[in-house]
Amino acid sequence: DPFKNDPKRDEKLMVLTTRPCNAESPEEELGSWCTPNETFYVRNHMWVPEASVGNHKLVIELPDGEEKEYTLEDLKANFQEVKITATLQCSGNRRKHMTQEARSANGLQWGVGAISNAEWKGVRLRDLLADAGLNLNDLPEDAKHAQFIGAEAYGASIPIEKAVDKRGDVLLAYEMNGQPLPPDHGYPMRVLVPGTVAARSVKWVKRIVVSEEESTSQWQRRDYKCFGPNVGAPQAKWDEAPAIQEMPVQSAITSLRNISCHSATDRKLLQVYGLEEDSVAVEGYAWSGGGRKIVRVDISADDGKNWHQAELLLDESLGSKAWAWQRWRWLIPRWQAGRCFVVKAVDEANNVQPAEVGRRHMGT
Ligand code: MTE
Ligand code: MO
Repeated sequence: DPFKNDPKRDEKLMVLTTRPCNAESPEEELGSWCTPNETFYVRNHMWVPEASVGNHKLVIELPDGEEKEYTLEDLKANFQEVKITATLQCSGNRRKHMTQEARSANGLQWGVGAISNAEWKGVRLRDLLADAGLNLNDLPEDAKHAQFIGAEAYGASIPIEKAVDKRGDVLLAYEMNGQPLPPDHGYPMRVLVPGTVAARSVKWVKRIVVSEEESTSQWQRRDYKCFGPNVGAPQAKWDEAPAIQEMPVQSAITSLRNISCHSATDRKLLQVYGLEEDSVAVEGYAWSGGGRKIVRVDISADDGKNWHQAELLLDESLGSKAWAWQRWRWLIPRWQAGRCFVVKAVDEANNVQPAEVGRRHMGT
C-alpha cells in the first residue's frame, strides 16, 4: 500500500479526497496570522513518501553534471539559517467560486481554504547552489531553470533568476511554525518558493537540477497553465502556454457574522469602530504573487454598488518582500448592509482583483 506512510490528520481539515489527501483549511482556522500546522491545507498528488532524517539525502546537480549531496544535518550545520513568513496558495484556491460565478473550471472544487500562512525556517537555495559550485556572479549559459524532484516523484521547476535572487528568499525549509515539517508538508525538507504558485514548492525534495530545460514533469508541462475563456481542455495548446509561476492578486471573505451590543467581546469591537448598534463584521485575507504588497482591500455590502476600504490588520512579517497574506476586517451597521458582500484587493502594482468572484451572501 503506497499510502501506508500517510499520517493521521486533524478532523478539522475539510477533506476533498483521501487518497491522495486533498484537504482545505476550515474558515475558523484562516482567521489567524499563522495557520496551525495541523490545519494547514494539504495538497498531495500521490502518497506521503518514506523520507526519514537518517537516510534522506538531497542531491544538487549542476549543468556540467557535477553533483553534491547534503543531509539535513549538513544544511543546519553549514549554512545561514533564515526565517520568513510566507503564504502558500494552490492555483485551484476558490475554483468553486469561479465555477459558480464565471465558468466551470476543471479540477478539485476548492473553497476559500486552499491557502495557508506559516513561518518557515531553512537555508537559502542560492547558498546551497553556490556551495555545490554554481557561479552566482556569472551564471553559465545553460543554467536557466532550477528543477525540484520529490521523493514520491512529483516534480516542478522555477526560473533560475528566482532561485538565485538574494531577495527572492527561496528556501530549503525544514521547520514550519517552530516545529519540524510535518509529514504532510514535506518532512524532512521542502522547497519553499515564496510569491510563486505553491505547486513549485516541492515537498520531500530529494534532487535539485540546474538545467537549460524546465522540469519535464506533467505538473510543469501539462497542468498549471492558463488559457483563454474560449479554450476548453481539448483545444488547449499546452506547449505554447507558459507555466504559472507568480500568482495574481487574490482576496476572500472567511468570516461574515452579526455582532451585537449584547456580547462583551463584540461590544469592544464596536467601540473600536465607533459603532453603537448591531453590526455585521467581515473578515478575510488578501495576497498577491511576486511579493507584491496588498495596498487596499475594497469591500461592498450591497453587491458592488457602494464600496468601502477594509482595515488592514497589522502582523509581523519576515522576509525581503511581502510573501505573507494581509489579513483585514471591516464592520458595517446592520441596517446599512444588504445580503451580498463583495471583496476585491489591490496590490502595489495596482493590479485589481475582478469583483465577480469575490461575492459572499449572508448566512452562507
Ligand atoms: N510536492 C510534492 N512532492 N508532491 C506534491 O503532490 N503538491 C504541490 C506542492 N508540492 C506536491 C508538492 C502543490 S500543487 C501544492 S498546492 C503544495 O505542494 C501544497 O503544499 P502543502 O500540502 O504543504 O499545503
Ligand atoms: Mo496546488
